[in-house]
Amino acid sequence: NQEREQRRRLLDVASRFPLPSGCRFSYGTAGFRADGATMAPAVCRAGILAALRSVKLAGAAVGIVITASHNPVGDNGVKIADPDGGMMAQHWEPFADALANAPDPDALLQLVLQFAKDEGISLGGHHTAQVLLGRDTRPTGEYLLDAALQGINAIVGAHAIDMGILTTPQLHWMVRSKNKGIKASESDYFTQLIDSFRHMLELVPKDKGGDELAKKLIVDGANGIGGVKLEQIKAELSGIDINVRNSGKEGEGILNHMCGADFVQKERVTPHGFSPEDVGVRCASLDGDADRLVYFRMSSASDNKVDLVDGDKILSLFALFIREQLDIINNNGSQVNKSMPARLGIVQTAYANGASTQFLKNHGLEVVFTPTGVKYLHKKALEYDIGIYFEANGHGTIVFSEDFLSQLQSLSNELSSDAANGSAQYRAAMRLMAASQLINQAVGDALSGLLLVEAILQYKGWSFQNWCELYSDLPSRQLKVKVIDRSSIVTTEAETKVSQPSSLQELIDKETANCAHGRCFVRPSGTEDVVRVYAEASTQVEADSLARSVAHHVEHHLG
Ligand code: G16
Repeated sequence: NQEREQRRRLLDVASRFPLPSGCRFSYGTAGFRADGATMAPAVCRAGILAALRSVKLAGAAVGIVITASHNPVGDNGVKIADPDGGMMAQHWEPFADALANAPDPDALLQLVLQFAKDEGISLGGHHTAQVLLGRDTRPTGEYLLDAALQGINAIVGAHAIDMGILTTPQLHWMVRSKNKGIKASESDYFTQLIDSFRHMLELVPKDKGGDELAKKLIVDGANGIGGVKLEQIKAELSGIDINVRNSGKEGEGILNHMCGADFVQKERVTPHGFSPEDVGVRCASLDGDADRLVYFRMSSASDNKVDLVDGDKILSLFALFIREQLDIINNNGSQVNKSMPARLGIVQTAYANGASTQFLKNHGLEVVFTPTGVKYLHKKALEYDIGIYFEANGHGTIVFSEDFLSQLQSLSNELSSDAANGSAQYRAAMRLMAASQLINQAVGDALSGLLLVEAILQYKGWSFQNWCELYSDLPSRQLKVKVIDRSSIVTTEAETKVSQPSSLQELIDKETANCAHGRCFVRPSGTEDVVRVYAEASTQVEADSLARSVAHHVEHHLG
């Protein structure tokens, strides 16, 4: 009977959300994404998928966020979080694709039954499944959340919990916390952020910090959910004076339009809502679902250009800080002779500015590359005791292995004796512990990333200028090209080379060879219907011209 009920529910929900003819969804860099009005079938099926994933994983909580992140307000999408809070395991992506595109209820039913059989998932049995749901502020969010709920409820035994309007990283954090048996509400998330930030500031050396101007920060919330959440907690963040612009309040502007991390990083101009009075002040920019963070400063009142600190420089700041704490622990000739060997790994993508990679390597750090997408970077970072990853666009975090954290815990227990308490070694260990509490371990999180940046700047006593001067970015340019079918470009070598059409790579090589220190690659976006072109060269004029010539070849080849 249960089996019959299961079949009935799947047929029923599939007929409620038919796939319009000619419609094709594709699981991209971070899930499904398209015009919000067309997304219901894909989102409903993502609900089915998330519930199946939870059944497969013995009822562990899985997450769904309804968001299209940095995309325009009319778009929407769905991101799926695995029980560890990371992105859904990649080996389920082909099934996700097939399920989203099943042409009719019968095809959908057969697909689910076959997949369940292959994966050893017993449907209609005595299992439980739980899916946590969140959404951002998009107007299609509520309607799509309902589609996801219907998908989840189509799996017998599945239980959906709506966590409300959240940033994407909040929902990932909740999924991870719930599965670890830690309290997982929004107020628990805020408490962790506020407490660990305060703890970080308590560990700032006495001769640093204190400068009132250095505490002033303006945050561009992209008119999304990040600004809303920051407004909620900023009064409780002592030691920092935050002013939120583009906070998402009625009349402040449109989500991601002329504002937000993607806009600032790509266009390198001041977002909407800033004025000449802001020149020289440290500013940060979040994206629509607050999983990206970049910093900037308006350089002059006479134009709208900004000095940009992108994900690469946030990464460099984090890497220097972590390295310094490890060095203090390991090389400090203090009373307690303890060391903590740790493998520290840095993960970047082809978009990382060449100067940042050189800078990190010059500091003796191990740098590895993956294709674009948090799902690849996060996985790679987990291979280290401490893995730091960032995409240039501002997506990133620091992940600490459980093993390392428990060693750190026992080290700080040993060092906390009266004699050693207050030693440099003890304080370094405590800083690493506080950083691991502050920074989101599940996924890149603009709010926790911002607080860690602020704490490190205070720790170092650094101004925005000091941070900017870590290294000079090589001039670069990013362009988008609209083509008929972006999937006709196939890339290899962590997206740095085009394998198909092969003649395109020859043309890119030829153009690049004409440029001093030229570097250029193209790849189909997995979140927008465009091909992205990235070029780097020794001058801005050359970088611009290299990007333009290659964009022209892409247009010519793909129409
Ligand atoms: C998503 C991914 C990021 C990726 C970005 C752009 O970000 O999570 O890892 O860098 O898309 O990807 P693509 O170049 O393939 O369009 P978000 O902030 O849009 O969710």
